[in-house]
Amino acid sequence: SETRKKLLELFSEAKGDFISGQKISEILGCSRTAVWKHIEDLRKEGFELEAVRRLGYRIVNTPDKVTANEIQLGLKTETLGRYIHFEEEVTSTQTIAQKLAYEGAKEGTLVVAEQQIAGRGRMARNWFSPKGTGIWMSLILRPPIPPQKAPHLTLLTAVAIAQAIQDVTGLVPDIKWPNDILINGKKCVGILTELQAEPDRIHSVIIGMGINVNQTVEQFPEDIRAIATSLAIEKGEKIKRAELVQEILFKIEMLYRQYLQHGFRPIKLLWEGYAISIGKEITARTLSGTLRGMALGITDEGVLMLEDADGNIHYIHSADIQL
Ligand code: BTX
Repeated sequence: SETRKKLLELFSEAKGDFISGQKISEILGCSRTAVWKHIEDLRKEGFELEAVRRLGYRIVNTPDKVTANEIQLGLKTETLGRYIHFEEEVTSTQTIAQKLAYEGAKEGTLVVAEQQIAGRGRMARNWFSPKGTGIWMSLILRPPIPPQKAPHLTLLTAVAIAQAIQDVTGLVPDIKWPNDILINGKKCVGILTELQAEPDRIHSVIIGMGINVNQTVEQFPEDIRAIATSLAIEKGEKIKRAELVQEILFKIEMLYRQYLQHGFRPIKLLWEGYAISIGKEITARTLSGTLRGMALGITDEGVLMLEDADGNIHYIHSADIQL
């Protein structure tokens, strides 16, 4: 509710200091009893609040949840994540975001879940999304660009997530074209971009992000254990998911603004800084066959350029890459 949002903003501004019950009730425009009820609700969600006579309330600890409250407490963005649709368990956050987008949801709307039972990867593959350990979310954007430029947003998102991971954990991620983020060679993040568009106009872009945060090795199914990793495995300690979500949204917002003003060039430079597949011999498995050659780079459209042994240059729009 609005009151709840305001209350969390107050605590966020207080940065861990006490706020008196009197002040809270004045600002929220409700009774002291109502304030107390809101505080109790926050406690039920796992927030640790200290109440001291004469001083008031302060937040001691926030739970490792990714509810709207958790994400919005301390969020630095202007538009992204200002409306959050949270559910404990969903089939796929993509499906919900698509429906919301179709119904006219605003740019920046975010769908988040603690668990997906049918998380999707590209080309109808599965995305393993167990409860409470990862970030499974879909962001709705409405960029004023033609549909063929949509791949830019996948690359932009990869840069934003890589930057956020680096800032929050100190780990240094690599990006494997087009959409994998790897840490020490293992897949930690997947990005799935889907469109609602006409031939010349995008209605909405749904950017699905799956980030393995706090899983242990044993918590990965055997078939992906050798290729997948989580931030906690690589870092050796648990990470607060909500904090990472906040940082990701902030980074996407900054890059997105930059992109709308200056085009793809600045994003491309940043992307190249993280890319591991460029300048190397790679194998690209596409729907129409397998190609081997040297990855030369990406075009201004975000298309991968590959030079085969005969010196022919291939332009690859979608593929799985092996180094
Ligand atoms: P992708 O097709 O590049 O990767 C899928 C492949 O990655 C799988 O076939 C499997 O081998 C491997 N894999 C599956 N789950 C995991 C995992 N948790 N960690 C590492 N590797 C895994 C990548 O597709 C795009 C994934 C997007 C997921 C987000 S989550 C929120 C949103 N909702 C939704 O249903 N999908 C997106």
